[in-house]
Amino acid sequence: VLATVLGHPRIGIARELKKALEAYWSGATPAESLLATAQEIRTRHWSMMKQAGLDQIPCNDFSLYDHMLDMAVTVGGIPARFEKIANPLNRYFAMARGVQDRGAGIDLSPLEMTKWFDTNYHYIVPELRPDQTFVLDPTKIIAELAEAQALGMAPRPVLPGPVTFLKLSKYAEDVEGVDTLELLPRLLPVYEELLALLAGHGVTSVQLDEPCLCFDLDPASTQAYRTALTRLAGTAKRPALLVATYFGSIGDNLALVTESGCEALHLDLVRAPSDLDSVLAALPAGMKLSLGIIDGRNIWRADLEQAHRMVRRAVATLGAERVMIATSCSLLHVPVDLDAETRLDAELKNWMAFAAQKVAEVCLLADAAEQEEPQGAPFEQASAALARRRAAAAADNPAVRHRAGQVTEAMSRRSAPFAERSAKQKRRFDLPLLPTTTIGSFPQSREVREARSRWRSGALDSEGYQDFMRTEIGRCIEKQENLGLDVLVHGEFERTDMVEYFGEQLDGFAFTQNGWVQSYGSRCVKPPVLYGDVARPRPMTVEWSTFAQSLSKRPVKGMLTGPVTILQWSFVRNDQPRSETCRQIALALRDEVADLEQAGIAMIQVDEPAIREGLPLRRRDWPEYLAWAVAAFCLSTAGVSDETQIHTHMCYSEFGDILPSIVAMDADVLSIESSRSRMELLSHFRLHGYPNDVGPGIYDIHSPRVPTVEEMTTLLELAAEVLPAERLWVNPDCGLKTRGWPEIEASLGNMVQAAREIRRRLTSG
Ligand code: THG
Ligand code: ZN
Repeated sequence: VLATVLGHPRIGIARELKKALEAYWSGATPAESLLATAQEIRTRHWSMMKQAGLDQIPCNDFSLYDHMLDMAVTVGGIPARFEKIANPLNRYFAMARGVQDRGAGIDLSPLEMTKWFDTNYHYIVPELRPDQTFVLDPTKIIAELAEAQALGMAPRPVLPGPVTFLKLSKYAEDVEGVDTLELLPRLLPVYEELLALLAGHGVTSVQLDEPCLCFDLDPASTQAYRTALTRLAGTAKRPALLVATYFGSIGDNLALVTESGCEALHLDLVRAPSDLDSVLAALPAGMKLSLGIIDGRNIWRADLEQAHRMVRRAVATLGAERVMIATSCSLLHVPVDLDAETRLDAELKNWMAFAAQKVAEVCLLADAAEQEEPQGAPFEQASAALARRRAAAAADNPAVRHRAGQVTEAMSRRSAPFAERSAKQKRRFDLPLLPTTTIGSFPQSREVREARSRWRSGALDSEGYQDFMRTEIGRCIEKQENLGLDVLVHGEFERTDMVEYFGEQLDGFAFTQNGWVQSYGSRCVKPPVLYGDVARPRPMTVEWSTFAQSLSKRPVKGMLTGPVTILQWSFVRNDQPRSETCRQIALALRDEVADLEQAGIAMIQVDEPAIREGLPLRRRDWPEYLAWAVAAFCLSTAGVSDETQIHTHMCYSEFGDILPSIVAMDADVLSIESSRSRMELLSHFRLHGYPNDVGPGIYDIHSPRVPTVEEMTTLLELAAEVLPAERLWVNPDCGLKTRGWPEIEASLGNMVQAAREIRRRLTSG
């Protein structure tokens, strides 16, 4: 039985990679320093994995920015606009981040970025053309391989497989093309060449990551898999191929791998435990099976006894030499090492495992694979920790359990239909046609960050902190009034990360010191650990919101993060269904909504940017997820009176799939990101309509560009063709936290002017 992992975090225990990247980008350090840091990180991780006892260690799972971007470069998928950048490192980062040099007249837009399956990680979307040619550039892979070999390792290179690579790529905006899978015949020779090259360098095994095998595949994708895997398996001189699936069930796509001639298959047995028996029954003689039994998506210690039983089933059927033990997916999605946490409650810490601890769990299971009953202190400690965790959960918060059990369907329904509410709200607010607003956050200046961290460290007392924040809120309200916005926000200066902010104020959440997980490039998040029953001991946002409202006659929106997003962006308990945990969060938020309403806040926005991202990979699992996710949102918002206006906001396009569920959320006003796929969003609205108020974002906040009044009037007119003007709002695409004040004031000024212009046209025509 071989022990392995599908990949390791790359950011480093102290976010060394982040710091080295940002120092290099700012010009403070030369490329050599960045590359040296990257090498140190790899060496440390390889040594750690080897010392822990892994039999196969991955390589090429490291990346300076993103693994899909790496693969695009490896196969020569470099869009023409970057070709003139001669230095490969600069070209690589230009593709990831764009280049802007107004003086030199250079403006290269970066490749698009989007969510990696249902995770909070963003990958770079390769940008291809229908006439794309591929040329192998193995520089990175060979260099990392040589590095590991020099350390005495025989690592297994990890590559995004050819079908997943193409399915997650897109064609450039300016070209006609139907499906990137058409490029498969041109791409496969490059993979074959790479496999042969790796074999020549002594590589005996390669991991092809094909998580798209966990989707429901259309016939073209099925055929692409059949062609690709068979063809690669037929390469004359090549390493053994491990086809890795994760984030879902391989289900009916199993035969695509078993009939391909590839040597090994990896299953995500955390997400799809029932795949084990069906696959054991169908695996062809000689094929190896990698059991993904240690959860790569969460931070809990494994149930080693249960995992051992699965290992035994596999060993009994296949024999020990055909079984591998692994993490369910790459460890990219968990923090590096629990040992670095010094402030966690000892009991809670004993329930947890980060990457280093998960590597140890894999090794332990492999070592025990031949034993009928697992023995030894580590197994006993794991069982004891699990037993204590179960006992603690059972006694946690009976009041919360009881209340969650009493939730009725009616609690998730507003007391009147939208038309009635809308009429009452129109009378209450007396807003102009096409009301203008923003999504919620305004720039977090260095002073704001400093004030927050000085308060946290005790250097600034609570009174000083309150004064500082009130001054910031006051300035923000004044700016919005001067810009002429109709509906204001307080600016969210008190929040670091929104999920962290709410987690910190709720019972049932804990926080790590170093639990960073890569979000994209050098950017990280520190997901809270939701370990217990969720309750709200006291109001969380009421003081800030009422203070802001006291400064203006115009409505100021209360700002909350929705239950699904808090769930999705935290590490949540795995001892009860996610739906149950989500319902507890929703009840806590429902109380906050009620308190805001009670305090006179008349518009309350509950954001759900992550609702689309939580969608399971398999369609048959969608209805169940969507039902509880929508119910949780509604439970948090539906308790208000007809006159209170509920807003929500969503980011990341691709809403076509779930539009009926968005309608079912029944928010009075929906603001939605649309700059990157405006036509798509509007055509969905054209086809299916949208019954409530909606504000399709009319400028892209991901860029510092200031949109002109004309651009925005054009977009508003387009929107007004599809949706009735009486139900349209005017807002940017997303929050303004990452932008600077000068560009924001210019952009919002233009936005208000555009709204006024369209109002004039509509009322005079
Ligand atoms: N919060 C959480 N997840 C998210 C977002 C969020 N996922 C999607 C999207 N927003 C990701 N966007 C970002 C943007 C900026 C940063 C992280 C994710 C960021 N992080 C700081 C960094 O890496 O320097 C660290 C945070 C800090 O200093 O507090 O800038 O909004 N949960
Ligand atoms: Zn957004």
